[in-house]
Amino acid sequence: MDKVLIVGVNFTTEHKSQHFDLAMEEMASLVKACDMEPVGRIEQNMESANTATYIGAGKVQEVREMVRALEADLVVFDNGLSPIQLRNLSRDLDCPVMDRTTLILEIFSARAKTREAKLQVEVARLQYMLPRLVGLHDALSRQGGASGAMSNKGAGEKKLELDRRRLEQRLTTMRRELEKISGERETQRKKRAASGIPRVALVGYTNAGKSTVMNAMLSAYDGEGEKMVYEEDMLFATLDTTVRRITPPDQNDFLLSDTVGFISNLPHNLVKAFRSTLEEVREADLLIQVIDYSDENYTEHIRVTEETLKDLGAERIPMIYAYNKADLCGMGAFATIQGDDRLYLSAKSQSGIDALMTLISGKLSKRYQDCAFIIPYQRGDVVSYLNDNAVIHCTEYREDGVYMETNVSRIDAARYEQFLVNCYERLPGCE
Ligand SMILES: Nc1nc2c(ncn2[C@@H]2O[C@H](COP(=O)(O)OP(=O)(O)OP(=O)(O)O)[C@@H](O)[C@H]2O)c(=O)[nH]1
Ligand SMILES: [Mg+2]
Repeated sequence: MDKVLIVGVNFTTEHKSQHFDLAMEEMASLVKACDMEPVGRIEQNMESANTATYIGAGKVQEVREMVRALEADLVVFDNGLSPIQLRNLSRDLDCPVMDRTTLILEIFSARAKTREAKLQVEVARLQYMLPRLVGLHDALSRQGGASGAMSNKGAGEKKLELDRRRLEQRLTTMRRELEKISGERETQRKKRAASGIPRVALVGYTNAGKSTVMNAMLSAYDGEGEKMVYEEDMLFATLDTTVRRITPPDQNDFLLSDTVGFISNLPHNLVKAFRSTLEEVREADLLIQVIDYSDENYTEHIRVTEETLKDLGAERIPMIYAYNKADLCGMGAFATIQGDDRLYLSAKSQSGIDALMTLISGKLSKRYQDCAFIIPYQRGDVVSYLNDNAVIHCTEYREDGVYMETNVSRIDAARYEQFLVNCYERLPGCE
């Protein structure tokens, strides 16, 4: 396993902030998530970054010595490095260098499973790598022992130019394929939107427990034997969006989606690349923000989540705050609800899932209304649609058609307006 030395810069003139320590711990988690071993960390306090080496010449020397002492295979910086800084650092440290963004991109690239996720990550990676090719090229040629041709500067530059062109071509091809896939996804999404079934999306910081909440909901309210999703104690376990239909008893069905987690300073290219996957979030009727309440940095996580949602244009969607992992916080009576949008739960032990459902149906009920229809016998399709998509209070077979008292979405009520006999008012009830 590769050994990694982490370098962090604290940009304050005052005392070291607590936030900085937590950020360094997060860096160690990222390194582990990338299947590498953090063996040491080194910190630098400064007011502004050095343009040539980010940390300044004196500190570079110190890092170089530490690399030797710890026999580190890689140095990771807690921030984005410019192409020049990257090149200078890998040369001066005589060791491969990565920045936080590249590390996150590496994790995403190792985890991506579907064709779409793979393409999205690859596009983001290439976009980030292209301007940094020079530094990378230097580092690689030294690492692998430069071959005769590559140690010749002219040939090296030519190769670099070729590499760059080849990567640009690959980018174009991948972008085209992505557009095609996004188009198909769009068609599916339109279908779902037209069905009028409300959509609820799980959002939140990575590792908060979104997938665990999804699975707990599925095992409690799964009407159709839907498949579970992957949950794991590591950053970015989920990269692909999964949509599942939840079928609670005596309530309207809704679609629940589980999606990629957020992290502070999520590379901008990555957010952009994942836009189409995150469309599920943008178009949701309700968001459930899952928060790891046992993490001492949880308020910062909420801030980052809300900032990312704003970036995505999803800040106005109603939200439920689900403070998860309450079992780790010594809270005896978790599963408590506060107001109509906040609860403490433990998804892992399935405790509080019914309370979460109460909040969800409370929020979604505003989109529904009680309506009575009389549907002509030749429109069996409408009867079966309502049976599948509405809560049916009662059904009667009358002379002029099937009389149904229902609780339906406003979209469906409008769609079958011609069969409506009573809406908003008190319904008479069947015989
Ligand atoms: N103790 C405890 N652990 C939990 C709880 N909910 C989830 N976990 C654990 O937290 C870890 C992360 O859970 P996931 O559901 O994969 O988290 P996620 O938000 O989907 O994470 P990413 O997909 O990586 O962004 C797993 O090891 C879960 O078992 C809980 O209520 N209590
Ligand atoms: Mg997940």
